[in-house]
Amino acid sequence: MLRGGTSNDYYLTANNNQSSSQELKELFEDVGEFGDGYRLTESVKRRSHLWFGPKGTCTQLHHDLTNNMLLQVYGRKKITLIPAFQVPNVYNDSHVYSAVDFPNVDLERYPKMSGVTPLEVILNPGEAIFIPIGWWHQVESLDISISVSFTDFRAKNNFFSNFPRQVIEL
Ligand SMILES: O=C(O)CCC(=O)C(=O)O
Repeated sequence: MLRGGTSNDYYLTANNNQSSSQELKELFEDVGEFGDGYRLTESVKRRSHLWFGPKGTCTQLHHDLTNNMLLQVYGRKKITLIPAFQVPNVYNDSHVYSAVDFPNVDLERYPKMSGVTPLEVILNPGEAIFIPIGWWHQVESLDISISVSFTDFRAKNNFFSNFPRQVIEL
């Protein structure tokens, strides 16, 4: 990680959580509570997600199927957010992803993208951002970066069970 320079070729993401849970167990012993009763206390150490990558990782424009809290531990990330109510303009393509190569938008191909108003946030170490369900976001690391995210809020947060898994062509 230290020698590789800017790259989007390797990135330990939350998607590896299941397969690496044993290896990450010790690290997650360090994860503490967030706020007062914000999370389900019993799952803090099991349901935290680790993101570790070099400067230059890019998680493409997508939306999540849960509300999500992203906490920055080390390095900075640039988060670009597009409000949920602008979904008709973002060209949802495969699953939760946009077809658009953001931010290098080809407006001839994706003209409705001119109707979105992206918000840019720099997340510094020690800061957290709440990403509400349905809000589109793209995340780029500006430095070697370590983040932790969680979705086990002490509130309803299952918006994936009823999410359509098949695109029906009309
Ligand atoms: O930090 C990242 O690279 C992506 C985070 C993200 O998009 C998410 O947690 O949904």
